[in-house]
Amino acid sequence: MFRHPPPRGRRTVGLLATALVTLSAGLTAVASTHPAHADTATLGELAEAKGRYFGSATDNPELSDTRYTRILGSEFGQITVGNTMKWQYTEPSRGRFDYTAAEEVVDLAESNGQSVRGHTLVWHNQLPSWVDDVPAGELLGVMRNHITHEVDHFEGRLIHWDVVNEAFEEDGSRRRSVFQQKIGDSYIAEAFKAARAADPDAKLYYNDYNIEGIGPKSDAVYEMVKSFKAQGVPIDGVGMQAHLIAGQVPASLRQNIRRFADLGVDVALTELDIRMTLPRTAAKDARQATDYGAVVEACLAVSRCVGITLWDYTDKYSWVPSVFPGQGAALPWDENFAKKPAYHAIAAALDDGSPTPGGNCTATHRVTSRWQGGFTAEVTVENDHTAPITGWAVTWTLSDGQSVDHVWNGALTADGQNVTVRDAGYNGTLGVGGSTTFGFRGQGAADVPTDMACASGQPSRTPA
Ligand code: 9MR
Repeated sequence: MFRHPPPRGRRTVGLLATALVTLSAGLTAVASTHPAHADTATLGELAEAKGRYFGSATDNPELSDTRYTRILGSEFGQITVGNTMKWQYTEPSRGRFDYTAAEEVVDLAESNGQSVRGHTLVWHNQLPSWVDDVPAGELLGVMRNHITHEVDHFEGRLIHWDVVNEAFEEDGSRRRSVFQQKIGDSYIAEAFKAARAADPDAKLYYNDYNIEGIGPKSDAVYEMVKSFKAQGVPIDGVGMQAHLIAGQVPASLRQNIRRFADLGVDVALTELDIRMTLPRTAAKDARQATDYGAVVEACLAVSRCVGITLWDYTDKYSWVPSVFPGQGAALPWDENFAKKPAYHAIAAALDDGSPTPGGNCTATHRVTSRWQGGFTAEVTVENDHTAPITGWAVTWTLSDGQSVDHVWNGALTADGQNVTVRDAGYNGTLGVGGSTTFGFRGQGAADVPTDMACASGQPSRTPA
């Protein structure tokens, strides 16, 4: 059986910074019924009906588990090779290439009629140590040769390549990888050019974590993509890994996907999992299910969000517990292959997920103050449509124990836990790119809504 050598010591430190978990118990109830269609169709089929793929990463050691491969082969439309396309495996010593393990996964996916994402060509991690010793003057040639050889080898068999992975720090600066240090800023553009030359048809992605919400890191990636598009560097997509934490899905996810799409690139959620502090409880499962549904809806809301991949599908093979001790249960199937509420939330969102009929605006939520038992928040409403809008309505679901008792610069209606705030008249017209804010005071925990949606016009009922 194929086994991995132990990972090298330089594991991604930044990822650990996201380990802080603020789980809120007993939050939004998960719908106990889900559409009939979602009961019978697979996640892959439901996504395909929406013009997207829904996939899973997998890894060679798991392929001898027949319970595992049965679901892997039937439920998903797309597969990502979780480890064995990385440099460590494919060019373990200089100029010696080995695709045996990667091909085992690609062959299996093809036999199941699944598309495959290639992951990943240039990454500071899982890099064989010989690369560190390449003289600075030779590294660009070595990098190009690695890319050319691997992309050429798989030409015609992969839909996407993660060409460069995790090249930015949390503050938006460039990670000081061996490529950055010895080649300089240009190495990313050079990597994309080499990949395009080797396979003109595979879509070429930049892939990273903690770029799901708007912030310094995603801003830096955004600026890079913008400059690549301006300079004709061949980039086709941005992969948001989406290693998320239950209760902490970035409120700006949809807006962020949309701003990348507006640059003229596709977006894929490439490594989705939503972890929690163990042990699992019904309340944490419910929170996680809501979050999975919201992530799927955010992708479906933007036509250039082309697909979603789980970073493996069962807790049995999740990477999370070994890297974040005390956390886990991050995937929609448990370690015994039972479907969790998250599975049904994904299916329901894929089945009917059209979160913002009318759409045309985004709502971004920010907690502005909090105290024992209450909080205030500000919501920014932005016209991201190509024409002015007249009137808007923002909807979201309150968590258990939450209520809204006062709104300013907006008009509130509430139906149980479903809240709608419409414009106040004087702030209803927004030019292209224009924005306004409303504020509210809430009772209960200052949980950030994960399903906040905005629709333009004056819908007579909630838009979501
Ligand atoms: O799932 C992968 C795990 O088996 C490896 O030990 C680890 C080594 O860093 O890489 C994991 O996958 C990572 C992916 O390639 C890039 N984004 C973060 C993923 C989780 O660490």
